[in-house]
Amino acid sequence: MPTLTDKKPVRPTNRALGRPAPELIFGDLWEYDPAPETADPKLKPRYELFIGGKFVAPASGKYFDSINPANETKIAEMALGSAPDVDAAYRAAQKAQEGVWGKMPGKERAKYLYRIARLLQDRAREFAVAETMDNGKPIKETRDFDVPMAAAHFFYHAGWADKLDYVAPGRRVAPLGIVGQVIPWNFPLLMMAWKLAPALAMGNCAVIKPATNTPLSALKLAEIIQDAGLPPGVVNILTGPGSTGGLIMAHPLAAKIAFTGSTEVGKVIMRSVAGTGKRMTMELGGKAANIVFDDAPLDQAVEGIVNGIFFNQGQVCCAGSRLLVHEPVADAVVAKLRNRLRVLRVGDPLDKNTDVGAIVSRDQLETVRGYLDAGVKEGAKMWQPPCRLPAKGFYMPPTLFTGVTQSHRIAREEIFGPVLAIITFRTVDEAIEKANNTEYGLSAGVWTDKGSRILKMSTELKAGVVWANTFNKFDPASPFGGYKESGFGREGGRQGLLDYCKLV
Ligand code: TAP
Repeated sequence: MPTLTDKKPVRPTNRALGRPAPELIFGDLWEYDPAPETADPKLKPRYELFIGGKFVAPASGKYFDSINPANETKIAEMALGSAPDVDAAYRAAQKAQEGVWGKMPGKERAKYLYRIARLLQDRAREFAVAETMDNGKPIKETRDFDVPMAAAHFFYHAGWADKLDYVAPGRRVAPLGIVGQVIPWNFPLLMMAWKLAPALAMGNCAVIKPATNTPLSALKLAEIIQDAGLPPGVVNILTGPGSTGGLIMAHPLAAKIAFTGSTEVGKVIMRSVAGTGKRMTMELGGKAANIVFDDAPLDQAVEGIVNGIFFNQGQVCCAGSRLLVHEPVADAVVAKLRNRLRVLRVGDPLDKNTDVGAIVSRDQLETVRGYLDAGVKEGAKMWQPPCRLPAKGFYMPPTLFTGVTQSHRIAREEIFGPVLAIITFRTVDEAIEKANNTEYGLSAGVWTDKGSRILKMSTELKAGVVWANTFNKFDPASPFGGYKESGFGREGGRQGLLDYCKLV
């Protein structure tokens, strides 16, 4: 199949860039191999707030440092947004919402979303390097997952923008207005895409804040938004601490708020928003069970277990952090896992052979270490492969715990690190009972040869996503979200769009 690079399209010149703009071609979108672009992350020493289509200095005049967790060096200075900036962002969004975006036909809005997606693809290598530097995740993940998936979300939602009559057949859909959004540090660019693409496709404007640990790709996305010619004020990006996020959630001009982050902060926000009439969606924590039956293809399952918990150093809300393994194969699975972990490469995230990169921050590393101590203290048995960690940076070897009971903290609490708690079971019912014995309900995995067992498990597991004989598979068309303390609302697919519109 030819790739877009083979087609050599004639592209118009984008004045802002002084170089060819991305063409708006449909097809091959997911597979598009970006032009061999320089891997220079093109960093600026200082990044301002993005309000009303412009980069502006923060009212406070204050900045904070963004640190590379792989080597503890400063990447850049980031503006510290405060109340006057939040208000300015909402005013800019209001002007855009009432003046242009809310009235624009869907097919016109779609063009901007396509343009953002294509510009992101054009700068994919640069974004992958920048994201890896800011977050510490391996370059092979940012290159092959984060950046292409972010582009895919803009493409997917661009496709919906002129077909909104099909979002809720028989009803007319209308934008909600301005949405206030706050995202975490584990998938910084991808979460920007998850939040912005559906909001914009439905005709809403946005005020959004990335996490303090990882603001870089959000501001680089602001450059793309500017280059795409999006009307000023449609997207406003504010960097700053949690309190800035609180101001975004509390602002009276927000018609809806969307939050991804910890259950703890989610609850604070829910309390603050209760009674205001704002729409709300919450994507919160998780403690997924990855369940391996004795009839599963064990080598394949071991790869799925490794991917489930060590992808992004386990800093994944849907990580398979509890391995439930059928007793007859438990010893074999643990032995295979140990062998597999011995060959995982831990180290410099910019090395394309690295499997496990750096933990996002010193604080997070300390949190994860605290869980290792708790696991050992409560009587579980810890195992780590021998590995030499870099002298500087925040690193943690992949870690297994056996002899884990359901009451152990490492089996109950979200660790958000490369730590797997292994628990055994004897019967299907016991597996279901143990998997559901958690306050969370975001995801689960089932490994078995039997289709009937997959159906039973996926019906009875209380989780928003159940993967069968695979793990951590995502698609913009597939809704994602949780039950119980994992939150409510869905992102992706038609269901995700329903959370960004009103039915009239
Ligand atoms: P949080 O500490 O909850 O932070 C998330 C975001 O909220 C950050 O931008 C943070 O800003 C901001 N924030 C902090 N306090 C706030 C407040 N009072 N009001 C408004 N915003 C506030 O989570 P995290 O440590 O960044 O991320 C890890 C957590 O996110 C995990 O529990 C994980 O499961 C969850 N997560 C869930 C999902 C889904 S889809 N369910 C996806 C990714 C992550 P600062 O960075 O400045 O503190």
